[in-house]
Amino acid sequence: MTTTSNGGPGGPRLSRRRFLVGTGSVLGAAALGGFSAPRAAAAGTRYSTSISNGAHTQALVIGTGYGGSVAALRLAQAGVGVEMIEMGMAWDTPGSDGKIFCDMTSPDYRSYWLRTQTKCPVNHFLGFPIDRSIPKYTGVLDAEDFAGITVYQGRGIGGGSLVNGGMAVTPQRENFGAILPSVNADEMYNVYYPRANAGLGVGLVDPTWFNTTDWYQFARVGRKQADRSGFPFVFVPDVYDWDYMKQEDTGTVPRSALAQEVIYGNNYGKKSLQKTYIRAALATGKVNISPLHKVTSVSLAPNGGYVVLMDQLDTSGNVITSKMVTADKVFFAAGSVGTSKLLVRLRDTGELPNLNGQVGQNWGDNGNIMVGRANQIWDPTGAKQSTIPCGGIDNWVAGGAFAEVAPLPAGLETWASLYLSITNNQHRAQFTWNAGTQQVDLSWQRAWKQHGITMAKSIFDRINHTEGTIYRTDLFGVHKTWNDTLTYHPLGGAVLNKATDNYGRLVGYRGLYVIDGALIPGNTSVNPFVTITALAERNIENIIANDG
Ligand code: FAE
Repeated sequence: MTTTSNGGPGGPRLSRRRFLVGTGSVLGAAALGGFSAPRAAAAGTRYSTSISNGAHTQALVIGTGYGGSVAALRLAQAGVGVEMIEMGMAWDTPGSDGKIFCDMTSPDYRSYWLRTQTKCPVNHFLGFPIDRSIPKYTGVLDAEDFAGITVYQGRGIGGGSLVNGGMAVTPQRENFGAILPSVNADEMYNVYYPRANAGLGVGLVDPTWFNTTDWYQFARVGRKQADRSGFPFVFVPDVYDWDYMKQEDTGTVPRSALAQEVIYGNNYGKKSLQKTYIRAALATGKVNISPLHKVTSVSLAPNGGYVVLMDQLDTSGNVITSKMVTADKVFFAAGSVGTSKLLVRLRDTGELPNLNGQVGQNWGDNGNIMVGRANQIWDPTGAKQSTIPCGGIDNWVAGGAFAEVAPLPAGLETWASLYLSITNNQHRAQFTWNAGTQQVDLSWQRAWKQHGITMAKSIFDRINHTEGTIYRTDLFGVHKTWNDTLTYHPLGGAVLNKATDNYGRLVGYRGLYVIDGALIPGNTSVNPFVTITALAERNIENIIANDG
């Protein structure tokens, strides 16, 4: 059985039978904590296997993002055999340009999941649309449309870690009670957040370099303006290898963050999960990963355990073959949307009828709102911009908003400051099964974003007043100020202690678990993946200790 590489339409097609771990190093739990980033692209590491029809596994993990990777590593270290099933590609093979991923300014077939046109988050410039046609392909970024909101998600081995900005933020301790009320905060802050930060390889930009490099002029403008309006500007940790970025600056290594690479993947410096948890999981020898395999069903097996059905896809999204495997335990780690969609359908079509009514509830957008400001002519933000954000404006307590000072790496001077705000928007939507369309719907309403806009304005109205500046109205349409139709941070849908017990065991079934962002009820007050990782570390420890 073979899978297809990301050589692209007409590109190389590789046959892979077993994964090969490039470095051969075996990272245990302790070694993972002392992780240091590889300086090269993921190329050279071959991940993929292709699970056999009829196979049996002790643990099957659906999805290879943060929750799935933590589960796979810790289960494998406990001696459990794990099969990871991933609908996206392996992203371990360069295309004909020698790169695994394309950059933001020239999105190609690798950019979007099964779209024929790009759907850029900043989709206009000077009022002109910038989306373009692309070949339909199993690209790395999914812009999944629901009524009222587009949910951006990573597709491939590594999930969201392939496409995100790497901002690795531990929430303020005082906000934690509102994020996960049933979880012991002392344990999280003493044990699991530190473990997650170590495992992910989180670090901070060198402030001296930040203060002088052209690549962060945009962020220094953001800091200056926050200061002048009386808002705290905070440096935000990231999983990018900051030493590598300095070398990018001096031209001694291939550029990645400094070459407009981020939301369609990053070829070199970012420590995606492929370089951290997944590498360590594969090095145990107990984990296989099958890319381009999409789980479609989970049901009780007659003699115990579960039957899992899946479709193997080609790079156009067609089903090559369908497979049936069995597993003693199944971990749903398909991301907030993927896990919620699967569980709602399985409950409401009668495959897992004992799932409770909380499944599908409490979904939120982490209050995401995007906006641009037009700076004065004497405040250029720079033609050179690193794609990796490293700072934010914190007005959470007073105004309900934390604004990431985001890059706009257009390659030319724009005088624009771009922000992705996380706001304390309390609206929560619900996933429901639509028997007519045979799809899962989401009840999100676009008007709900107005609450987020109001909170974001608590920061930007004041900055505009202080600076004598205005909002940009040309970045998200014509005369459109706010991008109020997207989220990068889907959270909830199978919430901890409601749809599951307090450690992610699904109510109604033994041996079924949720271990991803679906557990978190809609908001983390900051960027979410450190919390998703830390919660997964906490839950899997309890599951391994108690569930045999
Ligand atoms: P996730 O990472 O989404 O992994 C789920 C995996 O399951 C994916 O690989 C899917 O392809 C796969 N999957 C789904 N359905 C199936 C199925 N049926 N069968 C097999 N596989 C399936 O889940 N967060 C931060 O903290 N900091 C940031 O700077 C940041 N920037 C972001 C920028 C962008 C553009 C985006 C899209 C997200 C960003 N995020 C950021 C959010 C972050 O990546 C996200 O919260 C996590 O990736 C969610 O982790 P999960 O483990 O829940």
